[in-house]
Amino acid sequence: MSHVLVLGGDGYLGWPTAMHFSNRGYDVTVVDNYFRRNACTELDVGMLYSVPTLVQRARIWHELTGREIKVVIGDLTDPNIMRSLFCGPVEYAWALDKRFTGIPETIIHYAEQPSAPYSLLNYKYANITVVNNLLVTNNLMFAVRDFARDTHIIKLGTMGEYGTPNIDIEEGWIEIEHNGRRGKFLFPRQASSLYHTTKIMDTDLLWFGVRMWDLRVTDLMQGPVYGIETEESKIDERLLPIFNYDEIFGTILNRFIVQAIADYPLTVYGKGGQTRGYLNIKDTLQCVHMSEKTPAAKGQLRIFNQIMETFSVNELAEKVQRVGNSLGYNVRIDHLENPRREAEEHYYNPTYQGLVEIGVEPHYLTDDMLAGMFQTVARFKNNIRLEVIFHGVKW
Ligand code: USQ
Repeated sequence: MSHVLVLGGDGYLGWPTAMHFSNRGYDVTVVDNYFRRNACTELDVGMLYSVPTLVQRARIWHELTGREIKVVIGDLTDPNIMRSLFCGPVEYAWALDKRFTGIPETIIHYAEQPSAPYSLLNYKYANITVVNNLLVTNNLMFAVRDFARDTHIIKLGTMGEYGTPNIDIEEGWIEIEHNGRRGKFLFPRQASSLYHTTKIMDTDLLWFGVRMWDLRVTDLMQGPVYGIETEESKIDERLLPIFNYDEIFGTILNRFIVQAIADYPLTVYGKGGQTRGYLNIKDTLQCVHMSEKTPAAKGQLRIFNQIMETFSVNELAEKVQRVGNSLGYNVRIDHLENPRREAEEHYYNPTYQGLVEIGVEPHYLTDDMLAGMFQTVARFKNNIRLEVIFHGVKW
């Protein structure tokens, strides 16, 4: 069976992705340096529940399913660690069979600092973000160039690369006519955080690699993800992903559900007209899997907008309030001064057909889905720490 390498395999999306592929018979190796856990400890932001280490989770997964997810603990900004994944020897922190699995057919690249507020805490965290995200991507590009030119790189990008332009957003590319001549270019990008700006730079690095060395790359421009449970995490609570609800690492809908349960007024920033494309964590797994099944061609940078529907912050708050109230909570909404510099009322019309065309079947944000999330999060109500919900990291 095909070998899938998941870079950033400990995170909110990395671990569920690893289980998803493993459950379907792939050979899976995960790599992580525990950046996210360590940053959560350093900043004392709290998580909804504690999560076993990657090695413990791989053991639990094996005990419950008989399947093996090989674990490597290492920092991928070190080119030697990255390159060892392609030509061995690999130092597995856990594996049933410690022999080198061989070159992966697919690499899923999540190994990034993913938070906009983290990247703008101060210059130190800005540097960590720039160094980590660009070095990991560059190390990956050169390792693939040198050892595995046929390997398909699936890189997680972000819708935030486009910002909120006053024109329709295409899936990655745009045809431009200028002074009577036509050309196809990457869609203009103008991010509103430093983190999102590093994602633009990642895209440019890999686009360079595609042009120079005929690499195969799929770039998934993902919107904010929500949800906890996936098919695999239902097997055992210890397999649930890392789940943040704090201001630094929590994404908006996950935060709103926790806030509703903790009787904390929903933190709408500014006017609340900020509109983004959203998707369920289950759809992240589908999107990555469908991309793996239909790889980009040699010399192709294929870009999909990985969102399933769009909402404004106000619309999300109203949904959470309505569903929460119907479940017996008393959900209040607060409009806080926006700590971020972003447009609070804007045009937003992205295209997002490509992933559905290759077979993704969206899960939408229905009232039942929200009620299910309320139920899951409520099990951990006693762990919620109110003081981590809002600090107002400004930029
Ligand atoms: N927001 C609030 N209240 C909150 C938190 C957020 O009003 O308590 C607003 C933000 O100001 C923003 C929107 O909700 O307008 C989304 O914020 P977010 O924190 O959920 O998401 P963001 O910072 O954009 O980043 C997240 C992930 C990132 C991913 C990105 C996709 O952390 O890794 O790349 O979503 S996107 O937003 O499409 O760029």
